[in-house]
Amino acid sequence: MASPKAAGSGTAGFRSLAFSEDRTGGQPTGKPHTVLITGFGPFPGVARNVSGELAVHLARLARARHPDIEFAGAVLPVDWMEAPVSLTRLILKHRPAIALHFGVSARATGFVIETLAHNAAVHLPDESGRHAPSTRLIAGDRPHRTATLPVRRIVRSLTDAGYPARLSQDPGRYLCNAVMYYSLKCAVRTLPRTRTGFIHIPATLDPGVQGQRSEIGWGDALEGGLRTIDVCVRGVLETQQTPAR
Ligand code: PCA
Repeated sequence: MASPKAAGSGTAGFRSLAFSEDRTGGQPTGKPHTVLITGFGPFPGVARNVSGELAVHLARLARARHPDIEFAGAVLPVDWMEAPVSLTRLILKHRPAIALHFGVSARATGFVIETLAHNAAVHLPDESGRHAPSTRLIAGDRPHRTATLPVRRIVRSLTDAGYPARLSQDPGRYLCNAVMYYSLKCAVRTLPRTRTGFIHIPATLDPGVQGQRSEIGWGDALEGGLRTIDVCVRGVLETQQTPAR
C-alpha cells in the first residue's frame, strides 16, 4: 500500500495548506459550477486524517480533469461548534452544485457511501476536548436526511473499476454524520439544487492508525475519488439539461 504524501508538518501546517486550496477567494471564476470537496483534520485517536489530504488532492486533480468546473478543496475541523460554522461559510461562499464530503472510519475497509445522516450526536469529545451541546444536532428538525448524490451510480462505478465500495445507512453519530446532516440541511435551506453526499474511507490508509486493515491504498483513494467526481459531474450536467430535479 502506498502512503499518502505528507501534506505539511504538524496540525497547523496541514490545516493552513489545506485551507489555502480554497483558493477562489469568493471571486467569480467564470465557471458555471463549483464542486466543494471536504475532508477533516485530526481528532482523538487519528493524529493525521487522510480524508483532509484526499479532499485537497482531489480538488487539484479534478480541476485539471474538468477545466470547465471550479473545484474547492477544504479541511473541516473535527469540532462540534466549529465544523458547522466552517461548512456553512464554505457553502455560502462557493454555492456549490455538488458538495462531496470525505471522512475516515476505522470500520471502513473500502469506499463506504453514506446514504443517511442522523439528527443525533454521540457523547464523544472533539479535537478540542469538547462535547456536543445536545444529543440532537438541530432541535426539532427531522430525524434523518438522505444523501442527494447519485449514490447507487457511485457504488456501481467504483465496483466496476474493481474497488471495494458499498452503501451504508450508518455514518456513526460523530462529526462525519454531523457534517453530512448540516450540509444536507444547509443545501435544502439555501441551495435546493445542490447535490450532497458523504463517503467514508479507511482511517488505516494512514499506516499509523490502528484498526481493520484497508483494502485500498492512497492511489486507489485518489482514483476512486476521481471516478466518484466524474459520476457526480455527469449528474450535474444532466440536471442542467433537465431543470426539474
Ligand atoms: N471521521 C470521524 C470524524 C472525522 C473523520 O474523518 C467520523 O467518522 O465521524
